[in-house]
Amino acid sequence: MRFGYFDNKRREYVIDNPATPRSWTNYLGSTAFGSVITNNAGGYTFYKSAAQGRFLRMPFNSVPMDQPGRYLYLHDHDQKDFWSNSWQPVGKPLSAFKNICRHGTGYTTIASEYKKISSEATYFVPNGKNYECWIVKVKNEDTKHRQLSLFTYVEYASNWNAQDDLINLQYTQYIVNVQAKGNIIDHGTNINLPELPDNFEEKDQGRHTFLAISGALVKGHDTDREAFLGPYRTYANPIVVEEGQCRNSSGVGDNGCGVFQVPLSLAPGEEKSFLVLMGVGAADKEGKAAVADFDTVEKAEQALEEVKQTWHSQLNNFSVDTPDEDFNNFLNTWAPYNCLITNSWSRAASLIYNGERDGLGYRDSVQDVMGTAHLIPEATRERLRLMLSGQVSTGGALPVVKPFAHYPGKMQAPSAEEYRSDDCLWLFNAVPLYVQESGEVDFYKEVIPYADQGEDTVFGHLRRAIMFNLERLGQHGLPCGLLADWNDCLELGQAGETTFVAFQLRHALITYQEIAELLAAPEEAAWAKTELEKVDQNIAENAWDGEWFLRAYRHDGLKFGSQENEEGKIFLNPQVWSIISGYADAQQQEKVLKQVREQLATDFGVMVCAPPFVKTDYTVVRATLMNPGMKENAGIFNHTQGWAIMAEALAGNGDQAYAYFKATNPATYNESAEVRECEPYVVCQSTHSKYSPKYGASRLPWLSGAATWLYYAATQHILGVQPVLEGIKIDPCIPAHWKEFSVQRIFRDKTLHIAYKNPEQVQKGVKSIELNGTTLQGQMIPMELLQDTNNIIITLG
Ligand code: IFM
Repeated sequence: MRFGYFDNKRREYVIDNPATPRSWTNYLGSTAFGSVITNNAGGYTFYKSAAQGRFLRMPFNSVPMDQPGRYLYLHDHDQKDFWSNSWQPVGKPLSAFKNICRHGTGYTTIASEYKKISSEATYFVPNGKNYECWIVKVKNEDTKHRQLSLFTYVEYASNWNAQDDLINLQYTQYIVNVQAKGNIIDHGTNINLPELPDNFEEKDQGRHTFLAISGALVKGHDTDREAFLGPYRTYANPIVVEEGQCRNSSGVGDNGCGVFQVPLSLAPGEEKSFLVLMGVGAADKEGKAAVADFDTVEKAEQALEEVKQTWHSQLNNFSVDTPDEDFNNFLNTWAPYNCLITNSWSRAASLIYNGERDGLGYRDSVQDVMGTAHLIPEATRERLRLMLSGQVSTGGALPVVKPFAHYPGKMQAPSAEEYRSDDCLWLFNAVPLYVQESGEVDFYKEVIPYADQGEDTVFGHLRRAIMFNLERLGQHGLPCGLLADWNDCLELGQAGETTFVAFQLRHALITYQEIAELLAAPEEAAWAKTELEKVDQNIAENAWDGEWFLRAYRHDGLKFGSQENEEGKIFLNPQVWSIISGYADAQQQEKVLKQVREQLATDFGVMVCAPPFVKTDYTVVRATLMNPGMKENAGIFNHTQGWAIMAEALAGNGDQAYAYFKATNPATYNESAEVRECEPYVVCQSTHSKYSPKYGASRLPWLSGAATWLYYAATQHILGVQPVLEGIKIDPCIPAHWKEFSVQRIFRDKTLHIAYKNPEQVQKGVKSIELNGTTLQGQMIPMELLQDTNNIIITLG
């Protein structure tokens, strides 16, 4: 069953049935001011941090789902009826209530039609502003005059600290003070305390937000939630909306809300429009300034166009046209958009992530930049600088970097027990990718402080990352897993060892050697080569289990991912990383990929391990705590799907790489959305595998490394457009039935139009490359031959 469709021209996903299996969300704003909005106008808004800057309340995981939000209620004074512009919260029967939600890039439009009144709200955050703008339109489609009132509704957090707001009620129920001042509501918390602009994390300080109406008269207000809703009522039937009359209440203590009543007297065919502006700052100051900025709807519409332009110009840096429409819309809009949003909010702002893990999780956020380097190069460089300054002088990393409270050189280094083994090894994927994209070799020479003490060049940071692991090898000479090694559930003990990180370390050493050669540092290159030989020797002696690679050794020698194990016999990561890191020879590649296909692949993607842990004690592997088939316990952990695609592509198996891509592409499930349940336009962290009764259901949409790796695997390994320092390397690995396809890409300010021809229907192999009419040798398009605009023809064969 489908609930919507892709409008590729407008880069929108259109939900024409609002009764979606779960709420389907979108994001507004920037890292300075962000919003989560659902197809039923649910969600919340925050300043800088969803945890410390949350000013709209969201009780997570409650019923009805995703309430409250940014509601617009309509009351018909003659018919004594009321509804909401979004289907929920009033929830009129869908036989009489038509509703469409258009989730676009940085904006969401929700429109409805009920009893010959059409209404529409477009929500967005104007570029550079710390407030939301809602463009509201109401039209009388009737032949009679209609007397309506429209009511806004937002519910305020009593304290910007999300947790305090929801649980510290003996305090926070006394500190909110919400007052209407003409057409602007001032939502104050702790208003008698000073504001502390330099101490964002201090929750006990004076703070204000505003909600303003621009372009319409206001007839009344309510700022006290209980006065607006009435006792024993819900958002579905607030007393004020039912009666059609505000009570002009003041939200002093208890729960504040932002309600304005806007009377609308509409002649037949008449439409009225106005704006709601809601954001950070006091009514008298920032509120008034916002109204002055947007004193007409036209100005807001212009600002909305600018938001679209900003997003679209970023997304335009890479586009494809293949025979697979789902592949195209994923790569042209939704994957890069997903990557940009994930890069912004890491794992700290959604309807699942409530900000409890506030800030940028180290390993996740380092990987996230791989999806953004070609879209927002400058911001990517900034993010890399920030993350490198989150590395500590031991070479390990802070677990989380908080951009709003990060003081390089002064942060406390983690204790020995707190380090994860893989954190800084992801820098070997992210940093070179940025340098290859930008061509800025000097980035390696830039000096960046460590989080705790001292500083080094980026090259020096990379060396310390390697040293960190080399100094922590276990009894088999493989890297110790420490607190965790990407898989947060393996309980290896400090001295337990991980083959996955061994492959990562191998990749790091190869990459370091290449950078050392580039920077003319032969001693460093030789050092890396020698260390690589030792690592390879230890892998050869200790990581192979006979038919596939082991996953790990616990501190006492117990194996994970071995034929000896009844549960968790085989894990995906070491198999695919043995290929990604270049370790596995052709025979091993064939063997491990076969095992992955036979033991781990499902219709919905590849499981992270199998069989699930049921009997194994949770002190051995915490995955046992999860139901079989979910998350790290033999679930389809989508973060890893890109790696499986890459491994198949590197081995030359285009059909299989594509099959894995299709199995995990969200759009594949548009017509069976009742199975996947989550948004068909974005990735999810995990999908229930065949070991779960909810096989195929995906969970935790949007914020996942799945977006980055899937996008990376598709662009660099299926389409094979690989930026390298010298130019672009072309190395596609595609499904054999693709006869023709094309890519357009901006690379270092040059435009590339790449047309692929595959007359022999091969999966891999570049027969010839023609650049602007000249035939090139090999698979490289050198930088110096590129003009501003380039026509490139690739013939496969
Ligand atoms: O790799 C981790 C990630 O950092 C947080 N979520 C779970 C993943 C796998 O355990």
